[in-house]
Amino acid sequence: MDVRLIGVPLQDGAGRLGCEMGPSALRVAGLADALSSLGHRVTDCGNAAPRPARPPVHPNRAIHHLPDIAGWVETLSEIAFRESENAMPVFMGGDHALSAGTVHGMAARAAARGRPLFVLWLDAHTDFHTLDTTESGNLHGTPVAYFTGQSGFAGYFPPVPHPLATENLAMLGIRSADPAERTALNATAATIHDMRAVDEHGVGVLIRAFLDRVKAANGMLHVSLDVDFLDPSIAPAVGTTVPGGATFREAHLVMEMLHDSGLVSSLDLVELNPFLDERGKTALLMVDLAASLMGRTVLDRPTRAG
Ligand code: B3U
Ligand code: MN
Ligand code: MN
Repeated sequence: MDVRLIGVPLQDGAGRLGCEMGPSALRVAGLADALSSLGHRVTDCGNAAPRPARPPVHPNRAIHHLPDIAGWVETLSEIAFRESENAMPVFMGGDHALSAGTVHGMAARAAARGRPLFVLWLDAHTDFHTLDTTESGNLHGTPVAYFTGQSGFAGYFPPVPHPLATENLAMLGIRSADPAERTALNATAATIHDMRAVDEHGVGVLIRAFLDRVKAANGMLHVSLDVDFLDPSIAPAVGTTVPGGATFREAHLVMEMLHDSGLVSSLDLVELNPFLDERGKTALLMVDLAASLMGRTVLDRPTRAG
């Protein structure tokens, strides 16, 4: 497969500095080599740069860096659309605000192909705030509301001609949602698997059911992996750690099942803050997970149960 690595040195959507170094850390941790050793043709396209945008000042005074993020959304949407024509784009974040742009662009790609887009959101958080409801003002808490076409973004972010249908959205690993996000999400058709569901059913059952739906609809699948999906003990390099996250094996199993499905068309690796890492262990784990998603197996032959 042709894989395009796109660096997104964006940190303005987060509450603390450091995600800007994420693309560098993923490069140093060997992402390109890990994927090319699996037989993929990997091109590192370098780092993207935002286009200047001048949205009006928003009445919610908590919001910061709105013009910067609006500029990134436009640029990243274009890049996602362009690089997904004949290849699989992998976005090396950068904070999660970048997914407002990448999903926007992949939705345009799916529409151009006449196929539905599905999104798998691997995260401790739901990131379903609108510009009106965010209290932290950190725009990495808003991308899902934006790309599903919730109201309140018009005039500030680019228009959303192809909003993601919420029935095509699945979240996994959730263990933190603010009251406004909870209320808004409960009114949608999104599938939300919190950590309780993971404990009770196991990730395998949950992911298989979702992938079956994507396959039946001939869908394209965008995967957005936030470092804080993982338990902080194995992935400390993130500004918003939440205890009780996915284990090493749970995360790899998700990636392996995604690979086996053959459905993944684009990937975000987000929220890596190398300033908070311990000798690169989180960056290396993210690279390992990407390799599992791109086909690394232990024995180079299918594992058979029973
Ligand atoms: N919901 C909170 C916390 C948060 C969301 N995403 C992250 N943190 N990484 C907020 O600030 O919107
Ligand atoms: Mn997130
Ligand atoms: Mn998160």
